[in-house]
Parts: sequence; structure tokens; C-alpha cells
Amino acid sequence: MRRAVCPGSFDPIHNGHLEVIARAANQFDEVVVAVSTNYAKKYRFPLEERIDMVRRTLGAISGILVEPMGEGLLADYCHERGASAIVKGLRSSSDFDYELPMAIMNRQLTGVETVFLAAESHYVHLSSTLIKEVHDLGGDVSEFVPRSVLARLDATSARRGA
Ligand code: COD
Repeated sequence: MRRAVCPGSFDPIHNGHLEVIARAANQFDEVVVAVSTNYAKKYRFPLEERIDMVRRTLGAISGILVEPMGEGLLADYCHERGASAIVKGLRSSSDFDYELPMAIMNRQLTGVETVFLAAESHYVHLSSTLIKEVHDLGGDVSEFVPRSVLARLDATSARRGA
């Protein structure tokens, strides 16, 4: 069984993430979507809500699991889960510069390989941060996120008084 991990904050999940996860699922027998927690990071959505958004969006697709990643090393998580690869989407050369040292370090730590998938051109400009900013300022992000995520963004804007 060839298992891969697609890690991310998913704060919130968007169509660029989904496209990479779907392509990873075509290449591997099983894909674990690992939702990370980094206490140094300030998230818009708590972990449980980020996991819930990912699960609702992906539904019950066979071969895709959604799990919390915990706070430890991604390489250790992959080793514990028996995953031979980490799958990441690449949007730009700056993504590559950021990801390459981590890919090498992760391979040295536990032997896990990193597979980079070129982002789909229609979604290459997307990030969770940009989507939140555009939405907070009144822009239409419905083309970039699943409907259930848009509803959560609307709800957080209402709570924040935006
Ligand atoms: N198109 C395609 N792919 C995309 C797009 C897009 N528009 N946007 C994002 N992606 C992909 C990227 O590959 C990205 O890595 C992934 O989706 C997740 O994106 P985010 O923004 O949700 O997640 P990040 O960037 O906050 O990263 C979370 C990680 C869990 C990957 C990161 O925190 C991590 O690696 N943590 C592990 C800690 C660790 O082991 N440290 C030591 C490293 S050697």
C-alpha cells in the first residue's frame, strides 16, 4: 500500500488545496490529509473547525483520510502513519525555495520523500491568507472555496463585526 500525507494548516481549505489532494489521491493508494497545529501560529479557525471543513469538503471519498497532525515533526508523523511520501503543491519559485530544505531535512530524518505537484494555473495565486483578506474586505471568494467554507467565512466575519 502506497500511502502519502498531504499536510497543511487548511485555515481554511480552498480549491487549490483540493486540487492537489485529488491529484495525490490519483497517484497513491491512500492519502492522509493531516491538519497541523502550531501553537506559534494564530489561526482564524480552531483545529476542530479546520478538520470539520476539510472532512465536509472531501466527504467520504474512499482512500482519503482526514486527521489532526499534532504538534510534532511531520517526518515522525509520516513514519508513524507508514507514509512513504509527503505531497505538496508548488505555486512559485518562492514556494520551492521554502520547501526544498524541509524536503531534504524530512528525508534525512526518517527517509520520507517529498513529491511536489505543480499548482493548477487557475488556482496558483490562492492562499488561505489571501482568501481571508479578500473576504474580510468584502470581495467575492466564492470561486475559490467550497460553499461550506464560504458559509464559515461569512460566519466569522459576522462574529468579527466585519
Ligand atoms: N495550489 C496548490 N497547492 C497549494 C496552494 C495552491 N493555491 N496553496 C497551498 N498549497 C499547498 C502547499 O503545498 C502547502 O504546503 C499546502 O497546500 C498546505 O498549505 P497551508 O497554507 O494550509 O499550510 P502551511 O503552509 O501553513 O503548512 C503547514 C505544514 C503542516 C505543512 C507546516 O506547518 C509543516 O511542515 N509543519 C511540520 C513541522 C515540522 O516538521 N518542521 C520541521 C520541518 S523540516
